[in-house]
Amino acid sequence: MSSYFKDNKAFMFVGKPSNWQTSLQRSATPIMKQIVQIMSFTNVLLFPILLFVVITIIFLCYNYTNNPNVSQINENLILEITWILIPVLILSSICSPSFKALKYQMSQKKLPHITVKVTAHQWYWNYEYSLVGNKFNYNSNMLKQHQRLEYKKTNLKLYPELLATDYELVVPARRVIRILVTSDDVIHGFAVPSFGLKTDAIPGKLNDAWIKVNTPGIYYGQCSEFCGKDHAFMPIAIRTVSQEKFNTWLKLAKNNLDSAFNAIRHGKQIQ
Ligand SMILES: [Cu+2]
Repeated sequence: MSSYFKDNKAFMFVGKPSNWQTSLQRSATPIMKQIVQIMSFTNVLLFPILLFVVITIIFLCYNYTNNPNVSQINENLILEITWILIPVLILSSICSPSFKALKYQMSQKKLPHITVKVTAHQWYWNYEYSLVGNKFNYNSNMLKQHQRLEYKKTNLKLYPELLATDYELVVPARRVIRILVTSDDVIHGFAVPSFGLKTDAIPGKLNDAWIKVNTPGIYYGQCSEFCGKDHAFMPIAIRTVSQEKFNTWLKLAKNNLDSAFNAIRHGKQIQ
């Protein structure tokens, strides 16, 4: 299924879950690519183990019904070394790529292009940009059905129910973005599955993460820490645009958020 949908004559990539999806969402950042690789590698190890355990159980049950006299082995050095060594080898082979990915996730490779501060509230997000000459912040609330016409977000494939917001977090594509996450009230969770991003928003504490998105588009996530009555209704939407569009948006956003979003949504190029 294609993840590109038309918005104002231009095709947009949309990072969102699909119906009956069991696999992970398509990775959009280098961090998520590593996570997907680890998962595939772990599955390669897990399925033979599962098969071995199931076959052994069936074999033992079958054997027991035919021969109820269970063998009484008290000591077997080779057997003991084998069943210690094999799990140790399996676990260390999983451990090494996991730590590598964790280290990569924790360290920013380059100086960030911009830093965005995300503050969670019951039950919406606030995005703050502190760039030279451009210091402003705005709230991002879930898009309600009656607001779809007003915000020109009637396409449900692009702006899915319960995931679309009135104003997205806007970041330039192909740049390292540092994200600082905190909360104003209770603990929330800032999570975007296709970015491999999940950071707790804790009052009085700043957690940091970084993303580098290659494909321009809209990526959806949700609050992932139960935070009260409307926890299910505080989605996260991140709009990734080209550097030029981001500059245009930045210039306008400080004074008029609506015109800033209109400006970056009217493009004829397929990106
Ligand atoms: Cu929350």
